[in-house]
Amino acid sequence: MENKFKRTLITSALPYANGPVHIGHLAGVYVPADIYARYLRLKGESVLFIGGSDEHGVPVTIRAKKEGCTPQDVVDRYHNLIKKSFADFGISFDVYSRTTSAIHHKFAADFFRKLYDEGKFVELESEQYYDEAEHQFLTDRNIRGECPRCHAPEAYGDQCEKCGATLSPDELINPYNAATGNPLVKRLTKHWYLPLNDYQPWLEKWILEEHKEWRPNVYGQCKSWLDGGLRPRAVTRDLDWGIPVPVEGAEGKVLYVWFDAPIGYISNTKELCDAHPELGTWQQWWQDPESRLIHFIGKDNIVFHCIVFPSMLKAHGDYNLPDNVPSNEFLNLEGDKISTSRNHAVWLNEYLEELPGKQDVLRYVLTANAPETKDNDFTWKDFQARNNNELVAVYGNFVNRALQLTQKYYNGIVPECGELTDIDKATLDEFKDVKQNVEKLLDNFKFRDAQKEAMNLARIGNKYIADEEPWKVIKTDPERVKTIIYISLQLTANLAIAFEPFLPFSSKKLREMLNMDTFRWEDLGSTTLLPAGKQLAKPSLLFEKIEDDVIQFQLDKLEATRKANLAANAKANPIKETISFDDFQKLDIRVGTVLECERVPKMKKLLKFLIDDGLNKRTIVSGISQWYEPDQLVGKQVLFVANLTPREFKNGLVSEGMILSAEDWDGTISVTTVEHNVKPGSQIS
Ligand code: B3M
Ligand code: ZN
Repeated sequence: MENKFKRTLITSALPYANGPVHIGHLAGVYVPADIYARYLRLKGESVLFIGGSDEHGVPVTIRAKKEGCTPQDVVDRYHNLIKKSFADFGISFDVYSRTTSAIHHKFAADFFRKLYDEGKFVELESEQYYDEAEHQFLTDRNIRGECPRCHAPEAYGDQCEKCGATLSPDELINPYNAATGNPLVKRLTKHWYLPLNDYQPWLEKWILEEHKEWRPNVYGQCKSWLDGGLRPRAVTRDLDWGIPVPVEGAEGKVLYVWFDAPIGYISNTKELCDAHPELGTWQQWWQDPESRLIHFIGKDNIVFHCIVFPSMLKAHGDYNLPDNVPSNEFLNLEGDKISTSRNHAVWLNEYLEELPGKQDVLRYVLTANAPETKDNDFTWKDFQARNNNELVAVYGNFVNRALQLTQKYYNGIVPECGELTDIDKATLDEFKDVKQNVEKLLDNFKFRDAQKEAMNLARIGNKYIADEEPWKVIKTDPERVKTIIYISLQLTANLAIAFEPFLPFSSKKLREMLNMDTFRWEDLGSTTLLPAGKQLAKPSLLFEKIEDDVIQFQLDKLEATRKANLAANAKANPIKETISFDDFQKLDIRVGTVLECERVPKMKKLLKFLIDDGLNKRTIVSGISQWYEPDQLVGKQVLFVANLTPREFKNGLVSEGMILSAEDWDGTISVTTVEHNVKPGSQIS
């Protein structure tokens, strides 16, 4: 299909630089975007493929806090790791930059400032959750609490990961600061909002009427957002990590990460074009109506790319809007949701260490199972089967036979083609439609079917050579074999072109074996790609069989993670076995007053208490020195088990009981006390 645009700008979601990337990222966004970019380049079209890391946002700050380093340390580490993973998998970005770059900071701040100066924002004061102990307003992601829907205890202020509900912090039951566990209060703060409601009529027309061709999942999500009615959205946050709001009186505020990140597509284009003027100007790519903009994203990003960012661009003016937003659903792993926190994932860096050189196998399998219309599943057994039964047995086998026979019979020189039989003609005819078929599918972002079509080509070749049996015919009719091999080689050259967008590493290898000098999409379907007399290079296998033990290793690894997760969960949360009232009464829990408290020499974790238990003074040793200074507890009334068998420590110290304390979700220890003072020795019942 002829594309009516002069240029195509392809963007792929900027991954958060707070962790490595996994197969879900690759399947959902980067492989399809790369297939599309490679396809258009191969057609000779003008394309830029823009990527980069999203380095702002709350998750980065949470990670930094957890690891005791700066947010910049976190993003430096992961930006480089992610960038390398993408390069390793052949994701052919023209630029892969980052939102902490100076160019981006300035660009995003200027963008905000223009909208601000033109009165495009609404300024609103609102009550936000505030942690008084930390003197800090909290963003949605930093707030946790009980989910109002499923009552999971640790839902986020924007979403419950357990039941998937979209939430606002106000809906959480007993909200607390995710980082410190502190309870929160409401305080007034000022923010700038993009009044999306003003853009609603325009968006309705633009999406619902003018972009009916968008994928049903994308169109459907937009429609449901629009049907629900849009509200103003805050584009600033109270946070100290991000792009400072370039307005007086906005100290301590930064641009909301979802405001600056999509602008990263533009600033990264600018960075690229400034360094390579031969590519044109960034304005040509973003503002010339003859340029087309395509966003590749995952389904959780749809609203930002179809509603929020277009409204920002519209508010700014001068910009092109996305022509299409081919968003995928999610990829699961072995029937279970991919989860970073549970480590239920296949990380790209680990994959390459364990399966070196097998980038194309993963690309192939992820495209074959692409979650284009619904969530899909990646399983290692399927991975093995697709490698062994399709890549090796069909594509690889055909190519290998054609090339090996050329070596054997003709010293690697393409033979002359004789007269064609009906079967030859029929086979070549089947190839003629392939270009059109694959193109139509790729133009419609149907990567999965497009790859299937390319594989069908290999199947046709495989069947042809198997049916014609040149290794037998050579004994009876050697002239005929020349034609069979000639045709097989033309098919092989076609495969190198057809598979290039999908399997670039194998395609390159194949092209090298074929000494192919021309290499254009428009040649697809041609039956004269390799002229008779051409010398080919020495062949080697395109794909190798994957044995069971390799797959078992991966399955064992996931199983070990699953078990570890189960164990950790069970350890964290179990309700103990039911006991009788009599059993409960055996426990003698009392209130004691702390008379003295001191550290124990050479035993770092321990605090030694002298407790007034109402009758006597007793010594109790407790491993809580990490959480309390000794004199903090003196005078406090604590709960302790009074009838526990005394326990002797190595140094002869004897503990006569146990002080009860609560362990918080983050492991923090808090000693239990009574609400108001009681007589020492009072019993708990
Ligand atoms: N970093 C969210 C994500 O990785 C976000 C995408 C930004 S695209 C401008 O899912
Ligand atoms: Zn929930």
